Amino acid sequence: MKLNAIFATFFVLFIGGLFILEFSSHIFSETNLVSAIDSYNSPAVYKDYREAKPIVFLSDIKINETDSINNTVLDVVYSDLVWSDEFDLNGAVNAEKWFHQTQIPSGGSWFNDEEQHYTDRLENSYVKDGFLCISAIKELYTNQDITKTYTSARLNSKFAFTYGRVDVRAKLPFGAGTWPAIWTLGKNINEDGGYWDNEFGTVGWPACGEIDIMEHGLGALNHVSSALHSPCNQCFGDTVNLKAYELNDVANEFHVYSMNWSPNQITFLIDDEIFYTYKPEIKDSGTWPYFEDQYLLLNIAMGGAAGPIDLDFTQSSMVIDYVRVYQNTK
Ligand SMILES: [Ca+2]
Repeated sequence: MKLNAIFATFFVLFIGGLFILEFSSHIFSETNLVSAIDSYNSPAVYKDYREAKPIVFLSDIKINETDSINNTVLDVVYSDLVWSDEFDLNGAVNAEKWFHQTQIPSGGSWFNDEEQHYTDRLENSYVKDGFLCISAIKELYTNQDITKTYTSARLNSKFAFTYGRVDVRAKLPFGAGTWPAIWTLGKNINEDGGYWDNEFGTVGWPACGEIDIMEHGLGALNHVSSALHSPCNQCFGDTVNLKAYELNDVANEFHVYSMNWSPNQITFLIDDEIFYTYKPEIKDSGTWPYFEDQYLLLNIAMGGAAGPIDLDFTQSSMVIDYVRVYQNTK
């Protein structure tokens, strides 16, 4: 229903000798004034003149979803925990929350000339004493008729969301050539073997959008970065939307890596300090596929864009204390 006029305050309106009120899904009869007593953040009264008899109804504009998406608050504060894993149960990764992506993409290699197999074995991902460990291991391993020299794990969250804040407290693996990442992909990505592919895989990468909350291994030691991949000119291949940040001893010290995804911008934070904001002037399919569901990925890739792997590498883990996703549900 289109709204033609807004009246500032609601009491009782008298139109053409009849009370005509509507509230939420309740249509109030012309002769029976029905109580609309409730809690309102921002009560507003609307009048729709298209009806033969104008209808007046009361609304709470703050709970209107369209208003929240078009709001002018750039950096929305999200405060309701909607999905998380604290990694409190020892043993295998919680299969209700995480999917092991192990199928090698067509061609027999993971992307970027990476050298690892991803497995669902306990050796490569497990929970112990409150922490998730994703472990990269140097070992000969054969799967899908292909033998590789390194194994690791790549988890997809079985939860996808649009807008919200993600906090991940983690420390990163040791060793040149390790490439740990905390990131998201659009659940509409057509990627065989991905958790969401069968149901939602309709577009290629990077049309699906990718948000890299944290990557390490693409620069110097302790040089972590955040980046966005979308189809805009030079947004992939020659990645332009990224920023790096220097930390101390990322393999031994925990940091909280976060992103705050608002309808009009995405901020990236480390230990609650914003260090990068992505806010393209023009938001279109090239720059802003970030208006529909993304899911989380946690993995360690080996080699490829992360460069040569240390010949002495044997095994190292990304250790994650928690993954928390906040939205506003009220
Ligand atoms: Ca924990």
